[in-house]
Amino acid sequence: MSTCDAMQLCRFYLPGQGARLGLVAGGSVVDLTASRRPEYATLSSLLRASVATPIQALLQRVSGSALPAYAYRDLDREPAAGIPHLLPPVDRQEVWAAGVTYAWSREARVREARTKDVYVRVYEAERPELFFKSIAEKVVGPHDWIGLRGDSHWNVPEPELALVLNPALQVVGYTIGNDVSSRDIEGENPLYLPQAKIYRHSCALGPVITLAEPAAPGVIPLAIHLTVRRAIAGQPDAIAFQGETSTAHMHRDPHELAAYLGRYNDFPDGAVLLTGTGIVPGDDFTLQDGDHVLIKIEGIGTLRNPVRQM
Ligand code: DO4
Ligand code: MG
Repeated sequence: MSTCDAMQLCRFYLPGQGARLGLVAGGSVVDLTASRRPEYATLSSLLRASVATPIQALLQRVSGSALPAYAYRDLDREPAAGIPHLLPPVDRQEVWAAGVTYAWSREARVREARTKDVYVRVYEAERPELFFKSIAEKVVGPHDWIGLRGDSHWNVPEPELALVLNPALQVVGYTIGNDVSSRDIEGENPLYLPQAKIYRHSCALGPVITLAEPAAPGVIPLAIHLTVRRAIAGQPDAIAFQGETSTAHMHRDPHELAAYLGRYNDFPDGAVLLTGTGIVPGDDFTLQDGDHVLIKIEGIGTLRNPVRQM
């Protein structure tokens, strides 16, 4: 992945017109859906077309100057029915996640869990841990809220590089994912993993998809930063937690994770695969109502979401 001049896509909403597919270029978003070419109508149609032709080549066929364009900064706002805004970068794709792909995640889970050895074993095993995270309709996008379960008292963000896969399970792009999780529920019993991971507003993605170079063999190391902002002692925007890692510390090859996802499973509209967290806040940290979570990944952007207690 080249981080400097890679092309970026987004999904956005226009009142009266609904969901659109956009090409992000120099602070503007070109409305690809307005081209009326079937392959640019939706993210799904573009991912399907990319099995035969790389997305970069497909996009060269569209003349951006003939299409309506919008300022990115005007779309980069809290979602509301009457105003244009960014949407999560999925329309029909299932979202899956890999787990225990960084040593830091393995150690945190060994500390929190009653059943400890499953995490050590899966870290070392050839077969990765993959779990279902969300259908597309339940994913939240930039500036939308992420939720804290009322039956959990230990909730964390999990900042993760997310692979955007076409139906052939090729990595065609990257976005930012937040695999919001309840550590106490997972720690009590690994069979509770779906309840710790899958609930209302527990999966955030965005803000854009950075396209992967078609011929690139792997993901170049990308820095991942997590910041949680909170009102503390009269300071509205204090830093409650800050941490960083790099995808260089990932113990798995992202392309191998994608290949495992595709084993005996079909994704006719493509899929998104979160690659696991390498940042786990200390065991005394839990998210709180009103926090703001910011996840920055080099070459992609920053995913911002406020936190709401449910
Ligand atoms: O094993 C449980 C989930 C692990 C996970 O979500 C992660 O490592 O990111
Ligand atoms: Mg995770």
